[in-house]
Amino acid sequence: MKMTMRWYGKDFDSIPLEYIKQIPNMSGIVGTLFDVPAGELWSKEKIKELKDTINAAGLELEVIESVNIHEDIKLGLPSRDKYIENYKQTIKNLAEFGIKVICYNFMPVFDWMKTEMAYKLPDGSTTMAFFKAGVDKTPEEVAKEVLEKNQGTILPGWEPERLAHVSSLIKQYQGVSEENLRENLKYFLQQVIPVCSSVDVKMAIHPDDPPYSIFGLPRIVKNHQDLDFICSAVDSKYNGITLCTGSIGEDPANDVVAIVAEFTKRDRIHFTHLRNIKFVGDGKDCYESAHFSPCGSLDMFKIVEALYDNGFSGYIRPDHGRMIWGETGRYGYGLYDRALGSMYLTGLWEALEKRKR
Ligand SMILES: [Mn+2]
Repeated sequence: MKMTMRWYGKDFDSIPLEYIKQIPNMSGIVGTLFDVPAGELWSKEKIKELKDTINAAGLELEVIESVNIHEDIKLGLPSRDKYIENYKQTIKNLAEFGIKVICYNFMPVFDWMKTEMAYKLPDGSTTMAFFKAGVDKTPEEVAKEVLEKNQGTILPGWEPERLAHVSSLIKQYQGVSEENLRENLKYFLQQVIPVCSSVDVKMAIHPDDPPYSIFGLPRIVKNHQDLDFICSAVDSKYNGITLCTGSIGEDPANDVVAIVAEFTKRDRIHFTHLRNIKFVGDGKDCYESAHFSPCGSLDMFKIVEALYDNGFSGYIRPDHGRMIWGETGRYGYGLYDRALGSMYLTGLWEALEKRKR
């Protein structure tokens, strides 16, 4: 297991790499080229610059999150082939600089969805939360709210300057069924996995967040059955999963521990996002809690144990954290609570290693 932390790059992240390096057991950065639009080629120059910056702080760069998928690939448009060619070349370029795992997702339009970015907890910390009532509406209703402003909070991704773009993208997905989206993912994987295999880079798909349809958009990475379909679509260990406990766990019907155990055993989980969530209300509303099991609804010990017992040898990152100790910055990506989370997870891992050796 290697412990990592996500970092957005020197122009987009205010946390110094030196601070991240000071966290015990921190081996590397999960990096990205935040300013390269989906579909464009990642140049060797930019990758080298990122790697050099991270290595200079004594940290490794072996995981990328994300190389985003152009919407035309998800929509299955004829123009997808040129974007897939760029993706293949990006994989080769990343391989040259020692990248081992690429995290990506196949969610239409929105990468993730929260309805509260700074939900206040009783201890004064703030965290991201998802309240289903916030998205239980049609795209037209949301668009209307954005236009009228001040009618509640504006959902992430629905900012006024993006409204026209988002609305037209959602329209493009009308008539795209889950089955269509699945076929488009399979087409993509059939093209890129042979390249991954030839350069030893593993693809790792991130589950949908939340793991069910919102705004009528199709979702295909929601549960055990979906993960099984994806793994079978191209039967190669290079076609793997980023197991995000906070995403897959948002559907109470998903047995997170069993999913972690099975897909680790099948050597398909190459990267994990470990975070806890706390269900409130009817079971579909939740907030992102501290990592410690009693703070949330997921048993983090059992999840880490399922990884350990089934021979997990990939990368872990503490995923999101709350905002604590007065820290401000990118929602979910403060230093302090993620550092606490990574130390807690490291402690669980050490206990398992020493107890079971
Ligand atoms: Mn995640």
